[in-house]
Amino acid sequence: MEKTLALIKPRAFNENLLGSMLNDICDAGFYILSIKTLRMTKEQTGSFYSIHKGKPFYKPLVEYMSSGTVAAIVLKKNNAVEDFRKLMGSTDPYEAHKGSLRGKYGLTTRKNAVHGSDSLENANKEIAFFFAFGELFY
Ligand code: IDP
Ligand code: MG
Repeated sequence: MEKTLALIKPRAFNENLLGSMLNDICDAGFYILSIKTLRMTKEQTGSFYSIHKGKPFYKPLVEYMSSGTVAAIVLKKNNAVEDFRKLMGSTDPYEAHKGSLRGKYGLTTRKNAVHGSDSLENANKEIAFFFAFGELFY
């Protein structure tokens, strides 16, 4: 089975949506391999989103993602990366399909409730960013 990384973003975590979102994620056939809550420093969020460096939304995104608690989750499923992107829906919650995580729990493009890895290569990098080998059980 494939693995992907999900992040529940600060506003969604702060509004106590983690439980409902996990419910939807598990109902969609994903298994939770590992989960932790943390606050990321600006340096950590900057490096996590370094691919977007220079884009107009980069700075506010880095500020936002380091402004509160996030939940980092390693998910397992066949075709996990692509299937989780589908479950999340479009980046803009207003464009995301109604049953999707962003459609249900997102507020704005920045505060769109959830991050999901966009490729298998990035999933492996992002999982290693948050989790040590001994924190993942197969
Ligand atoms: P994704 O999360 O759907 O993969 P990306 O283009 O990788 O979308 O952007 C990363 C994150 O940056 C988005 O989830 C969103 O929170 C934020 N973002 C992207 N585009 C914009 C924008 O135009 N305005 C504000 N925030 C944005
Ligand atoms: Mg992305």
